[in-house]
Amino acid sequence: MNIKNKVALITGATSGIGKATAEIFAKNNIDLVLCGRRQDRLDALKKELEKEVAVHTLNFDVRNKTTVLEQIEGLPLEFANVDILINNAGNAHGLQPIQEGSLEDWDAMLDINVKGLLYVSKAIIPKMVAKKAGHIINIGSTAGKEVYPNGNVYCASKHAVDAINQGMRIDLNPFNIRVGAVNPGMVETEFSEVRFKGDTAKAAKVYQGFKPLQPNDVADIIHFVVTRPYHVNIADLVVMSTAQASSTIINKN
Ligand code: NDP
Ligand code: 8X3
Repeated sequence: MNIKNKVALITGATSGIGKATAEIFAKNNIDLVLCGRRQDRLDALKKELEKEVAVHTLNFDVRNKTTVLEQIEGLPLEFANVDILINNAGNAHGLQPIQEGSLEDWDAMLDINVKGLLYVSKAIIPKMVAKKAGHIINIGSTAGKEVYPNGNVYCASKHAVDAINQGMRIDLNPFNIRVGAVNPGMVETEFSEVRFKGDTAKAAKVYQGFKPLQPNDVADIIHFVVTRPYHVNIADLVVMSTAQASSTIINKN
């Protein structure tokens, strides 16, 4: 499918999977609305990618529904017609048995991964419905397909993304809108640094002894998904590193 001159809005574009997706989209002439909270990173990425395509940045915390709705509503005309939404912003906070979990961590995961995804979607879906076209890709996880020890609330948040992905696909079916999820296994990003609250040594250990997915691996797949002919909708895709068989079975040296 020719997706040149389409506009993609990517949440969580300042790092990891979202940033790699922005880079591959720019190489393929997709205009970009890049979202995140770290303005210095948004500025640097805009500077780099606007050599190739038109780029606009939005700085919001997906938890703040008023700001999310206002900022997306206020997009300049050139970017207001979002063709592709990549619901990617998200993270894990903590890795503890349920009896030891922190309420703040639980709030963060459910507010960002579930409610934040819904707020951004709410800001964009009505326009897709009106024009009877659009593509939404929800970034889930293998954690949304199974539950692993100490994953409890993060897994719950990604199971919710799985359900929302199905619900969107059903409700938006009459409107010719494509909806699908990409569910990666372990990807080497800032994910574990956030999960372990800046403990970089602990985070690095997660990816030692095997070759995990890299952000580009997932971005490549997202690009493949959006470039299928319009009658083809990749509804639900799971991707893991060859070394990973499930959340807990990893072939480490
Ligand atoms: P990173 O930590 O590298 O990137 C997370 C991105 O989300 C950042 O750009 C961050 O930007 C943004 N973000 C986080 N919190 C908020 C918030 N409250 N408001 C707005 N933006 C926010 O992680 P990944 O690239 O790995 O994660 C991307 C997605 O992929 C997540 O949904 C994650 O759950 C999922 N995933 C990750 C896997 C992995 O192993 N890494 C595997 C499976 C799924 P900023 O801080 O600037 O706001
Ligand atoms: C991120 C992958 O296995 O850490 O969603 O949950 S995992």
